Amino acid sequence: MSGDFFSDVPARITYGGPDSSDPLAYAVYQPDREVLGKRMEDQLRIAVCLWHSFNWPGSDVFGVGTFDRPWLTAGVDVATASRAKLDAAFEFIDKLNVPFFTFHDRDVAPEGRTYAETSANLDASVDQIERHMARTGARLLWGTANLFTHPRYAAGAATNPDPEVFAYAAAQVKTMLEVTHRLRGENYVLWGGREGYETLLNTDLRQEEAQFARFLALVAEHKHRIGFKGTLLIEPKPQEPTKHQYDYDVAAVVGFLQRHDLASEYRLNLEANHATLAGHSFHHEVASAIALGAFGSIDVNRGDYQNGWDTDQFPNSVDELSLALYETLAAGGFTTGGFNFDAKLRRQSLSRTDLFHAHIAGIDTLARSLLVAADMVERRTLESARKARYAPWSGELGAAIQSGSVTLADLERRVASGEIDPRPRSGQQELLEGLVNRRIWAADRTRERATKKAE
Ligand code: XLS
Ligand code: CA
Ligand code: CA
Repeated sequence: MSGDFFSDVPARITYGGPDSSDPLAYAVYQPDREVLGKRMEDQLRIAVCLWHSFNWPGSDVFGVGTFDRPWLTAGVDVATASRAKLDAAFEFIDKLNVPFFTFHDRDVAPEGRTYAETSANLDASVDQIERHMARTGARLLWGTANLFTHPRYAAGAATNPDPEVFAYAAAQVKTMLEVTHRLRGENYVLWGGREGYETLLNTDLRQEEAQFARFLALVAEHKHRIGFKGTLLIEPKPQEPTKHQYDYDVAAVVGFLQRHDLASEYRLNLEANHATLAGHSFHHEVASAIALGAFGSIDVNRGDYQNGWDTDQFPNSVDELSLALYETLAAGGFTTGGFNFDAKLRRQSLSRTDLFHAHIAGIDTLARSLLVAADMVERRTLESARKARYAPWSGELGAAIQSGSVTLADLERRVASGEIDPRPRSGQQELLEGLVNRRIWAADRTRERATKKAE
């Protein structure tokens, strides 16, 4: 079965350049091209997710699956289905030529009739994953546990009113953290799933917050007990499936972590579509996580401007991603994180090859955004303007205020005496927007020059 699911696709997607007419080639992504002192592959650290791409049939709330995913057909036995799914997934990752993948426990092994059967299903799949990793060189960016599909989690996992559900979720996360450790995963992700509420009428907010904090403390404790050196990541999302999710956005999660003395144990996995659902730009969420010292990894995708749910479309905007990448690069880039394609095909994208088209276009968008961002970092396009804007804070007054050596009364005296009389300065927003656009447009010329040189 290995290696024959995507038979219309060549063994390896390679760089074809901006003028290539081959849709199964990269126009921009060149893994070995050096960008700010690192290979492009090492800057972007791209991952394929196994849920949307291999474990989702193309169903929606009105209709059943439309995709050609034989392992999801009713009646196929568990072992055969898991094997076929993993063979196809690793064929895909290998052909796409990206370094990482991500998965939930339930993406690779279904829930059995008993906990023991579920664990056996997972063990068998993890053995296969290990063999595929050895064969292809693919690495695990992060693992995670699905604490939202099974009916037991309808009222939440860690925040469930029933401590037995908390215990079940704890068992599941312990197992998956150990699996992630065994597969040398670089991070472990906790997305809140159903940690939130449908109605406040039956919800004790204080109690649920305490439960959630206890759960996260137990996970951190276990990480150290087993010697897992990867990063623990929390993934903010404001709503869906619940009306309100506790991990609403970067600011809410960092506040929660600080309240419970967990800030040194967790960083954040930011998803573009979750940022927009929260009413923020993705740029805002990335910049906030960096400013608060909590940046970890990224789930790259996009929402739809005309509707308000989590459409998880493939990213296609260089304008938007360049700014998020700029913040990331200016802060030193990823450490254990990367760009995980938490993105799904549209329901009508039926052909097996559509999965390649979607990823190739998304990866080229990221690669192009990386080049723009690197250019802006090198030219200090935004940095010089920001520095100049805050420069007065290094003067006598700014330093005195920040060090706490002046009181409100001192400040009032200086204002009243006429010594302080602020003159507003331009924020230069349009100038800066124009400068960013110039770098985006110039990336075409930079790319052309690089291509010409290579010829
Ligand atoms: C759902 C989340 C989920 C997490 C992993 O909206 O994006 O897929 O990334 O559980
Ligand atoms: Ca996600
Ligand atoms: Ca999403």
